[in-house]
Amino acid sequence: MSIEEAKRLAAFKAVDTFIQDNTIIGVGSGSTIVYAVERLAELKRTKNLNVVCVPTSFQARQLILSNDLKLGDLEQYPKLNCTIDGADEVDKNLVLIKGGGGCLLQEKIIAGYSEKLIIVADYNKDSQHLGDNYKKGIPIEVLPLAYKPIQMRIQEKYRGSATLRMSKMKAGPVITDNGNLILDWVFPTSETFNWDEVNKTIKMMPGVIETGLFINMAHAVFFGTKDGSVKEIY
Ligand code: DER
Repeated sequence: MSIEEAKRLAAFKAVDTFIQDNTIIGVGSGSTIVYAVERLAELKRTKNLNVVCVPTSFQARQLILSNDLKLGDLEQYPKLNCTIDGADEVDKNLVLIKGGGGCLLQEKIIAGYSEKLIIVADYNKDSQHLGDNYKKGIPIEVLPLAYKPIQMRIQEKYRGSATLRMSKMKAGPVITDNGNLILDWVFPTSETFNWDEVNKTIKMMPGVIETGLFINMAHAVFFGTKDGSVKEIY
């Protein structure tokens, strides 16, 4: 089973399980969510499915519009039925690393105002511990003026390296949809972290906007597996 087919299976299964007529859906960001939106569009065409989609990024907004799905926002729909989104890694306690695509802030906000957060991912995201498979670190969205002291404080307190995320197709750092910068903190996997404590401590650092640690937020995770099945964890 290819990675892309695994993503597609997980996304289709999640949509078929949780989405029905008049659902207000948060639409995540990244590559796996593309398949979920593909399924929503297919169900709209074939079964006249009527849903409202609230984006978590510029990319998600483009996906919704290009698939002719109804676009909504938090002002119109402050309570969503569910958000479907990807993840960079999922540990055995359903703690997530998100933000590999740089969209963690709006993703966490939209997920936070949804009754359920449904994660869709391929088998490479399925880990016992954070860092087992995803080596790019925990994304942290920061105000540009404060990135250096935040970087230093994280490294002093927790070791590892908090690196400013640089653009590949533009000179300089990645600028998020919200005008901020991202530090990717590669933490020492030799240590055991209390992720809830770490998350709270980092979020208290002046200038930190949000972290890519999603703790106690996932209602369900759908993993597309190597053998072509879908592993569901609740
Ligand atoms: O940036 C993000 O949070 C994305 O949702 C990411 O976590 C998953 O992206 P992928 O579906 O392309 O692996």
